[in-house]
Amino acid sequence: MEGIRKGPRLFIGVTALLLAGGCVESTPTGSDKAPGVLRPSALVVAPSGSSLKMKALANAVSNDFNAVTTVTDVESDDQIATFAPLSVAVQAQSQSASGQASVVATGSAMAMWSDPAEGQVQWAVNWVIVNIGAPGGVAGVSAIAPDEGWRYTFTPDQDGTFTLDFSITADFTIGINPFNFLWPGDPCCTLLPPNTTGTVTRPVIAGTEFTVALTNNSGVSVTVGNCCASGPDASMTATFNWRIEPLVIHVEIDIKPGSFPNSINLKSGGRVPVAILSAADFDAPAQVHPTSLTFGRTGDEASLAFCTKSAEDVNGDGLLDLVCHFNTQQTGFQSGDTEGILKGRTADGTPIEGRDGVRVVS
Ligand SMILES: [Ca+2]
Repeated sequence: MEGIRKGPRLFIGVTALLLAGGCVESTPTGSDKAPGVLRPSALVVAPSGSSLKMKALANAVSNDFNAVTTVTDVESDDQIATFAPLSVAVQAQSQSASGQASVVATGSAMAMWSDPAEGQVQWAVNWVIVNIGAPGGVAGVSAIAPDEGWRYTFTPDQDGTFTLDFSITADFTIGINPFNFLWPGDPCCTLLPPNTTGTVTRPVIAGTEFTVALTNNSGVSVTVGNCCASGPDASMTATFNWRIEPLVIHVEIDIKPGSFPNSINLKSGGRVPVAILSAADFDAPAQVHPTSLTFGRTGDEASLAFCTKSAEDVNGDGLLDLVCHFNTQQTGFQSGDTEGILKGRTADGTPIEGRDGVRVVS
């Protein structure tokens, strides 16, 4: 299945040059849009390898400092271009010879793929620290070494973006370190701290091999007397969702098909119709995910009222187009705006964007 992105490969029209300058004439019926030219839009990723590796280390030291026990456990899972889930689980346990201190470090991780362009990494580590006896003992160190974690090497067939959404929680912060996000050409490293969520994006280039990696090196250490007779326990969990997408695809839209200029009256409580035009290899009614559509001043406005059930050919090119209606009061337009922006996604998740001229009056 490698190299195959789910869903159909699709081609899409781009805005005709004529429209970029806004030099269009009014047409009494139909659309003021010419048929677009075509370019490929689906991004296909060729994977070449991935790995997941964890190491647990436990080191319990009692207050006599002459009884040290160190245990390590390393597990790795590698594959080359076969994207079954990766998983590792490690545990290290140590008790000082005097019995005054003990630590158990446990870690597990999984890497899963929806396809070579999308997947998820889950990461969980836990420390149980027990100090028994008199103050002065030191309990527990455990670590995930910096060169270990998740790695993925892939080559996209066109320019696009790599996006990583992360969510990291930890219940104890001393010794729990940020994840490192490693990307070719970045100075090492982009830090993803505990108890944060966020997004990292990087551009990908057609025909270029990229390796992305997530690593973490965390450990906890507690001194009895400074803390407590038992515990504290500590844990960290993290979820990473990533995807590789083409750059935003420019679809051709026609605001208020059949009229020009495309006047929008802010005093109107009505709706603005917007047509998403089909092209020879782009079937707008079939491929656009209607409820993903947003439209207005920035294109992010949740103004969708509905899309008409029956498609119509608004520009007379013989291809059925998708016509949707947006609530004027939710479009965020301001008097004097000259452009309306529509954003959304195709049914297979590819971002789309279209722009057309408007004349906004209040
Ligand atoms: Ca049409």
